[in-house]
Amino acid sequence: MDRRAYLRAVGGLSTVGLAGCSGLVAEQGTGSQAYDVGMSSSAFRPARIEIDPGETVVWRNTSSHAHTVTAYEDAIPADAAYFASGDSDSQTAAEEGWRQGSEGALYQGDEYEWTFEVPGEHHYFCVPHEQAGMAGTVVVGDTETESTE
Ligand SMILES: [Cu+2]
Repeated sequence: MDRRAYLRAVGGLSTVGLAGCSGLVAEQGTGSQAYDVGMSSSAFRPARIEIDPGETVVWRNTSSHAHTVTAYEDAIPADAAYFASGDSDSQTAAEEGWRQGSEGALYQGDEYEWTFEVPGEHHYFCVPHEQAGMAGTVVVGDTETESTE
């Protein structure tokens, strides 16, 4: 509970603090200014990313369209915390919040970050562009216990 609140606070700060950054082009995986997943007008780039447990993914809206990063509640590991830009508690709340006031919107240059602890595939989408197929997957590897069976 406390940890989740902490992660949310970090995510919120990041979104606010980095909004309005210059158009600096970040190289993936180099230094703290880098982001992991960018966004075009209707896609996450890359749409699939693989990380180790405990690593943080940083999304940056590298387009001029407003997007969200919203987990598919039924397509993340059962014991994983729900994640969404705007910090909604559930997919329903995130979708409702978007409809009522663009809650969770990431505008050009905005960032959202989330630390993934639970191994497995975490599927997410962009609420306003779901119909356009804007979705992605964070694969959290489990290097200690292979989950093949
Ligand atoms: Cu979008």
